[in-house]
Amino acid sequence: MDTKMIISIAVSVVLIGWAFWIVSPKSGPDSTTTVPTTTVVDGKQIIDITAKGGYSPRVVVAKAGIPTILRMKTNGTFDCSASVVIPKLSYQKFLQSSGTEDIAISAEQARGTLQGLCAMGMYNFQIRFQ
Ligand SMILES: [Cu+2]
Repeated sequence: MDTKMIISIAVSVVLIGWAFWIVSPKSGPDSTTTVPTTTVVDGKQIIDITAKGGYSPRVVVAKAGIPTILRMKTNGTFDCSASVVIPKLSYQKFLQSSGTEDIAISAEQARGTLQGLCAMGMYNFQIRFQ
């Protein structure tokens, strides 16, 4: 075995590991990672979610019962996460590959857990109104 071979094996191991890491479901509801929260400006809260190869953050904790704007951001997004579905809001839209899209959530809708998905249901995000 020469050095080149060892390097190529090492590279493939890393790539395979990375592929599994991408595919495997991360941060479920009981995740110990810190959950981002929102800030409220003039009685409205704005939630920023970036769509690109999935959604980030995956879980956001928001205040319940106040008008909310869900701001979906894309930046060179050409994967299916640009196709957003929010079943509870009957919302479905194909986002531009780059830009922002504001989704209005009324005070009445800002309750419980709001789940968003890509059209295929492969990626998802959660807004937990508390
Ligand atoms: Cu998808």
